[in-house]
Amino acid sequence: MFKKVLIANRGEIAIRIHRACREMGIQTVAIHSEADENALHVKMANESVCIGPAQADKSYLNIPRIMAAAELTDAEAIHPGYGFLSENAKFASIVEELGFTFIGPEARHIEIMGDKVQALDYVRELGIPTIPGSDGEVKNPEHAVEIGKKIGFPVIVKAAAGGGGRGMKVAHSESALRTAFTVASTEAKAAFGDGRVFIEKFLQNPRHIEIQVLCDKHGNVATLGERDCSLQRRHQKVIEESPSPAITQKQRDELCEVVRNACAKMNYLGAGTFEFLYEDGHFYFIEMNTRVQVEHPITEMVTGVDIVREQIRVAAGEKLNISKMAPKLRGHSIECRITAENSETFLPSPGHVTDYHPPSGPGVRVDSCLYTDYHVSPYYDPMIAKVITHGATRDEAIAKMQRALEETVIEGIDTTVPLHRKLIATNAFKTGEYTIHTLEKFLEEGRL
Ligand code: MV4
Repeated sequence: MFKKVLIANRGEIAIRIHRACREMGIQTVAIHSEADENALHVKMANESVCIGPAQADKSYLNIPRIMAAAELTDAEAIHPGYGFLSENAKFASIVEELGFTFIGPEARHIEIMGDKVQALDYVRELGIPTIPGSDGEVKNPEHAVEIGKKIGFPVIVKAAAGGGGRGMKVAHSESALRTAFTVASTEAKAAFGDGRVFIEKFLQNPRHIEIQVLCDKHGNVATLGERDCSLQRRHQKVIEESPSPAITQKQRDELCEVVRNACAKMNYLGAGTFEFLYEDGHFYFIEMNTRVQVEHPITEMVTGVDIVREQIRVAAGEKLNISKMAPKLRGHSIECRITAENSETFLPSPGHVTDYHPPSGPGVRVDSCLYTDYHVSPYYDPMIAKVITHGATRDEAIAKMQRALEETVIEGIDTTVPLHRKLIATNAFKTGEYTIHTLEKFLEEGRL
């Protein structure tokens, strides 16, 4: 096992990774920007290195500085967390080429999944169901229209280099599709330096359901059930839960089986997430994330598997525990992502946290970088805390979340705690009858 790991991230996920390391007897190295001098992830780590100014491209995205910090501190492995360099194939290769271990999959898998056209081709070949569409790049408006006629409208034009909702255009007719093709391709070229686009049938009212996997170097694959992440605003997840209230055990088993076979065939390593859209009883792959995700704790709560610990173990060449390959899900877990934004306008609210009282008690977990007097920086992602509950049943997990959010005190800045209190109390959430459009519809109608 590694003696020392460098954590190439900040905020709650850096703390989460530090905790896993400490429990495994591993020394930690924090990196930080000038803005994060007093951050909790820095104070907690065994060592820390300031690697540059606040702007992420000068610090948390600065590969030479991060590698220098790893050399300087004699770290053996680097955990990238999520965001920043976590899905940068170049970074993963550099880490390995310089003789360190990248705690994540091989660079080739990061690269394939970063190109949505390649990713779809690749997983389709592995037996994973995808949405009917162009099956590859669409070169010109005529080709686009031909596909549109074949699969029927509405269709969606997506950028190969996009993902997470960036660079998508919906078209309801042939003429709209010609325009959508040209606009999407031009915008993709400008935004990503890659104008390639592809087309899928547009699913009108799906849910977002994703499967968590963990794989080792010995051919073992664990599927850790699903998370329902349908409650989103502008492609930012707001509440996630596991298991999904919308699928049956049979559907779960079948989907996990398909994913497990695909992972084994591709020789995947580490933690990964297969994202699907679910509509009318069918699952369709949309993207794969080759990192640990923000919402990983709800899976940890229902499976009892420490995902970050397993990421580190498999990176070091250890085997997954056979009894945890397809754990029975125990109870129900919900996560509310609290951001430093106004609960009604969503305007960012950086600044000084004058008072912080996190919820706790039975079935409540908080992953957060907050403390009283913490300064929320305008330079980084506004997520400041994740409130996670676990109950024997979904109703119990909801009751615990309602109680936990009542207890939560974050003063001095605006947060989305009030939004969460209202959202969790809606009939849509209580019944589990929601789709990817529910939250935005509620906000438009002024119901939250
Ligand atoms: C779709 C779709 C409907 N039909 N693809 C958005 C994020 C990106 N990962 C894929 N996305 C979508 N792809 C087809 N063929 C609707 C979305 C989508 C969405 C997906 C998941 C969660 C929230 C969403 C919000 C709007 C659109």
